[in-house]
Amino acid sequence: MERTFLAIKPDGVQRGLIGEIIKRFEAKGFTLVGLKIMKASRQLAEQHYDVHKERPFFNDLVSFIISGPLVAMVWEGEGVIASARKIIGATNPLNAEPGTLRGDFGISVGRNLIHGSDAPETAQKEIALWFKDEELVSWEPSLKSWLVE
Ligand code: DAT
Ligand code: MG
Repeated sequence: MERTFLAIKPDGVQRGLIGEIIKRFEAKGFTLVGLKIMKASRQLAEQHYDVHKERPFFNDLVSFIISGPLVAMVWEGEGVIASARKIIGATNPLNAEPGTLRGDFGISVGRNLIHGSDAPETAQKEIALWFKDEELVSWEPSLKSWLVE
């Protein structure tokens, strides 16, 4: 079953939006299989955003991600990678549609609340980077037959 890595960034935590954000994915019907609050090390943040290391915003991005606790999560479900990206909304919150998390709660690209893996390969890489195997819990929600045919 498909899995994705999501992280509520330090701005989302500080603004008290953890519950609101988790609620969206839970209500959609996805299954939470990994969850922890933590402060990322600089090394972890740099590895996570490795693809952006040549971009002018890289240092600010890494400093922001390690500036406070974040909530790291793994969610499971059919099509969860692309669907979570839709729920999250466009990278710049000013371009994100209302109804998306960034569209409803953000105004600045450098404070856009949440990260979501963008493809199966990045999801796999990010899950392995942030979670140990034993921190992930495989389980089948009892409601499953009411969510999927
Ligand atoms: P996303 O988080 O939507 O996958 P991304 O992978 O292109 O976006 O960029 C990663 C993060 O870097 C993004 O969430 C916020 C920051 N960022 C992206 N583009 C930026 C820019 N032009 N200026 C400042 N920060 C930026
Ligand atoms: Mg990205």
